[in-house]
Amino acid sequence: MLSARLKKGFTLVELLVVIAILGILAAILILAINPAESQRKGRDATRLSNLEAVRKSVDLSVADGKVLSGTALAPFTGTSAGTRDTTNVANWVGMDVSKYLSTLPLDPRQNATDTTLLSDGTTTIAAGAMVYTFVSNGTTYELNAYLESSDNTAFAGNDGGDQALRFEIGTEPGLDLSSATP
Ligand SMILES: [Ca+2]
Ligand SMILES: [Ca+2]
Repeated sequence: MLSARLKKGFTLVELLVVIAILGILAAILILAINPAESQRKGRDATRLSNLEAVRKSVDLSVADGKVLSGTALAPFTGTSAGTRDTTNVANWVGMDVSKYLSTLPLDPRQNATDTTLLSDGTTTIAAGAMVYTFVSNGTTYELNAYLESSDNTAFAGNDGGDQALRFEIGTEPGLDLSSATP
């Protein structure tokens, strides 16, 4: 009986069932991996690491006696990485931090040509407006970045700052020097 069945091979119905099961497994796998969400998470991780590096370079430079800019700087919106030369050309923190950071980082989507959906799933940022920002009053400062992954809504909302959709760090108490809404 068994050998007869093996000789016969699979029936069409059995093959269709196997194909259907494989299809369902593939769909579950694609949903689980979610490449777009993985990319958003990756870019957010870059943003957090970039801002931490900038914060460190600013703090160390201040400790060295460099002076914080007392004005709100327009974010660098060029297409290349900002420099940190002493003339502050294209330097979006407005002070020389070159001893600790060779190149000021830019947001991973600063040069994107389409809009960016933020972590709340509804707010969008126009092309060219996904930029890191730095604001200082000459004594304290605040660094901001938008976040994209829905996993980071609570993170951006509970960083001690006044903007729910921005990741805010710095030395400003309340982190309310920069209050620009998306
Ligand atoms: Ca925030
Ligand atoms: Ca703020």
